Amino acid sequence: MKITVCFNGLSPEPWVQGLQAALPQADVSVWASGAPVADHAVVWAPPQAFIDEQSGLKTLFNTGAGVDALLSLRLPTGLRVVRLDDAGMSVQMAEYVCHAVIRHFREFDGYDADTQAGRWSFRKPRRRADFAVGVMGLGVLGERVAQALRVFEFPVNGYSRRPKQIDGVQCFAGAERLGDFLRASRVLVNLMPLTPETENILNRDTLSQLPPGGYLINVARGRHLVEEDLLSLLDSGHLAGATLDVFRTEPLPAEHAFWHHPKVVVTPHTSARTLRDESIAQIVGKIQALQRGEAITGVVDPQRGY
Ligand code: OXD
Repeated sequence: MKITVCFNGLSPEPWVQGLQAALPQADVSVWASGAPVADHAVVWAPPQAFIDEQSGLKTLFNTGAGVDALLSLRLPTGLRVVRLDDAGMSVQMAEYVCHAVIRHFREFDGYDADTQAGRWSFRKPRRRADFAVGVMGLGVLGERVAQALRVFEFPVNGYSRRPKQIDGVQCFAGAERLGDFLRASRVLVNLMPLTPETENILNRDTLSQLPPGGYLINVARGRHLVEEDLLSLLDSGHLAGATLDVFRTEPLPAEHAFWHHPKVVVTPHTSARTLRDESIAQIVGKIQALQRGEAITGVVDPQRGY
């Protein structure tokens, strides 16, 4: 069995070594143009030339949760695309989102500013019941985030395309319920997959349905958000702030308004990083399951886009 590794911008060698150690009978190598066709590939944002040359691949393992970059390529029909379905990402995402929600809810930025200025001052506690958090996208990551927020007793709403049930979470499903979901959520957390239907879904129309004082946390993709619409709703005062981990252009250009906007917290696409050892273990487990003829999880439906 041949496995090829092709990463755009990341060093593939440690992955090759890890995969080779776990699958000693396989031939694992870094992809280079002209290399023989492999059975399985482990990739992050490979070029179209990789797909065109590796025409006999059975499985494409994406080393991330989002497969939008892969699905934007011309892929042969029948090629199985598999995403990481947790591999240590969901706990990181839960940590990041809870941190952002709590930082905002408890006004820790205000406390930081006061203590920096040597001021010992209290703020009036805000009512948790007024801070319903809406998690948009209830896949593996979204569900974990919703459960983690419940631990802090925030009211939690969830939105997904198809109906879901999660203990303690008020779930809304389908485009016709999006408005109800938004109006009920003071903090909006975006965890949707990026597809043609969800591109630009965070826009003036949707964001202005959040209650006054609404807050946005975008941890999915930059192309979900119409950036000018967010800026104008922040500047008009309708939205209280935003924590943004993903951007239309990454790295975020030096001159971008988000960098120094007083209501925006920027992080460099770090909310849930791919953990190499966990990911290799998961991919190896799936390759072994496929060899035994078993079904695997995380297989992407190219029509749906996730
Ligand atoms: C991912 C990401 O898709 O890191 O995993 O954005």
